[in-house]
Amino acid sequence: MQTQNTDTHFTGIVYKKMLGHYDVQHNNKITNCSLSAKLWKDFSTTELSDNPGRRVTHVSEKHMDPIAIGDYVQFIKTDDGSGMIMDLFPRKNYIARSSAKPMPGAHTFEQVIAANIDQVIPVFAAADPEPKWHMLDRYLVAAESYGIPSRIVITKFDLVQGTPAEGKLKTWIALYQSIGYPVIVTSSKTSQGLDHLRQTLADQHSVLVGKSGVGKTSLLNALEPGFGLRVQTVNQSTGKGRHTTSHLEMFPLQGGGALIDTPGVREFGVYGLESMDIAVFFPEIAPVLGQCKFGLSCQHDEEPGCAVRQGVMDGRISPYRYQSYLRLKDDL
Ligand SMILES: Nc1nc2c(ncn2[C@@H]2O[C@H](COP(=O)(O)OP(=O)(O)O)[C@@H](O)[C@H]2O)c(=O)[nH]1
Ligand SMILES: [Mg+2]
Ligand SMILES: [Zn+2]
Repeated sequence: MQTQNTDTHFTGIVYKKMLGHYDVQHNNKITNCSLSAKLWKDFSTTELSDNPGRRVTHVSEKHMDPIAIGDYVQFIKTDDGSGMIMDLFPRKNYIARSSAKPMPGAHTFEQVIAANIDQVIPVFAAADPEPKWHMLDRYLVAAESYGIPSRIVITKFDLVQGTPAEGKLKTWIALYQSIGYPVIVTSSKTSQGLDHLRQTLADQHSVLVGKSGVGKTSLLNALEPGFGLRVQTVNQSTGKGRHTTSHLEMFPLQGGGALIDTPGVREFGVYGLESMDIAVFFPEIAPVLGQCKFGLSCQHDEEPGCAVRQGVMDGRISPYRYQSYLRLKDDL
């Protein structure tokens, strides 16, 4: 990220936004900033170009709020100690969700959740609740579509350790590893995997996705005392409102880097993708696309001479992942 500081202009990262105010971090200090009228006008009157990180070209909605968590901005300091954002640096990527049409005839608006993300961390429990692997595939496809790497975290491993469920879980882990997704196995109870997770999060901007109950708060508390509670308090007080994304917050980690927690798939979805695009976002399916008899028009469903189905029969593609593909395609 190219940044510049001068005597009057500073570069910072947006950690929090609320009702038109932005907490911008620069040199480990937070400045509360508003948006210059010019920047606001520029962004509300021009359509932004397509998402640079996303490998689809048809997303072209307008943005309601030009600044997102994780954005690099240039700001000036005002006399009262606050600041004013003058410019937004180009994003390397962003994730967004669609929001309802604000008025009849309007396009669906795209709400940016966060920008400049280094990794997505899907979190699933080894048990209680049972892991939903189709849901994991949804997260993975969404992350792939934005061009952001995923690192999977399994929590509560102590619950299955030494039981028959342990062997089953290891088979799943091996599957995802064979596709190329790193898997970190953790337990907040036994501290298993915490060092590994700490290393993975250090100096990265990570987005955590996973349903409540999987042990996110416990895990973050185990990483840094009190950290999970801080994240949870903010999410509970603001996460249920109509304007969830206007209150999103990024939390700095002691070891460098920062973390954004999102409540679930609604916030981190696959909206905007075309069913024809989906297969590309399965890394183990992508290489055989184009070898189907019907070429790129093959939906990999009932068509004869489908290389994807052949891959499933040969054991090179997991039937479960193939099923995830079919489900996702049907959902779009
Ligand atoms: N056995 C076990 N239980 C855990 C672990 N982590 C969390 N839990 C339990 O799972 C439940 C949900 O945990 P919580 O951290 O609140 O989940 P969150 O909703 O994802 O934030 C609580 O009852 C925790 O005590 C773990 O590593 N092992
Ligand atoms: Mg929680
Ligand atoms: Zn096919």
